[in-house]
Amino acid sequence: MTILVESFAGYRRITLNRPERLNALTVEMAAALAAALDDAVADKTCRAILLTGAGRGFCAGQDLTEIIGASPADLDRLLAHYHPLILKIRALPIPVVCAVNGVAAGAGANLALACDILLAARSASFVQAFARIGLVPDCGGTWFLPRLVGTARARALALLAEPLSAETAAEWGLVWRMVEDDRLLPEAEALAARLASQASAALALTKRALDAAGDNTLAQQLDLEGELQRQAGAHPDHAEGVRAFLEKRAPTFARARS
Ligand code: T3D
Repeated sequence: MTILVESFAGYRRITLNRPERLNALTVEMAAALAAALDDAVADKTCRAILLTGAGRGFCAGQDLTEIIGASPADLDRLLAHYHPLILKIRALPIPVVCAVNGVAAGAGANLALACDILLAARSASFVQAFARIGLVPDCGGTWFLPRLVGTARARALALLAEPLSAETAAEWGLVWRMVEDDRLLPEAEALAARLASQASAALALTKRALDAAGDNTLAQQLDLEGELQRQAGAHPDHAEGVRAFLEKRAPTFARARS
């Protein structure tokens, strides 16, 4: 199986599983990943996702053995699988933690960047490998990179296709944190479990606000925040959060998403 799915209390772990090829992406794998995400969202008790890779790599991008001699129409067909996957991840109503366990190259790097919170193992690296094989960064690379690290760094990363170490990725704000290799999964699992214990409806609305911010004026964003805040405020989790604070206890938020 190219994708492994495991269920834990409140979250699912999805593992890219072609370790002999550093989890390079195939169309079959992209479809399996999309289906695993759909299944996770359909389960209302699933309140976070943890995405990682099997073996020593996170994902080496497109499996190049699949695209030898590919025509422009073939490449179009490939992206017709990958690009909706990126949009699907961004639109998920639950947070996605990405545990980058090794090299993340090409579409694999940008798959990671689409996630909400990235933890990178010290031995991980990020490489926009496209230029090396005469391609353009896809899967959102040209959108995510300048927003995350600024245009100077984004341009150099995309044009030079040099690997970026996890340590520098953390310094530059490409990832939330770098952790030692043996701490990656425990820390990522703790993060997923923590997100799963939070107020799910508010997290979903927060994701919507953050995603809209890049295109909105400040006035539009304030309007959106007001609208989303009305929705969050009407949810029982809000009343529980306030009660718990005043009663000096930990809140107990809804265990199933509405
Ligand atoms: O529609 C479209 O436009 C197409 C979509 C394109 C999106 C993309 O993702 S384009 C970019 C594709 N990815 C790459 O170009 C990266 C290719 N891989 C590498 O540059 C290196 O493997 C890495 C830097 C990722 C890691 O290097 P290293 O030295 O740690 O590992 P390695 O020895 O190169 O790889 C280990 C094995 O995995 C090896 O197989 P072997 O020799 O043991 O049988 C290698 O061939 C295989 N592998 C690695 N990446 C890919 C791959 N096989 C197929 N496709 C890969 N992308």
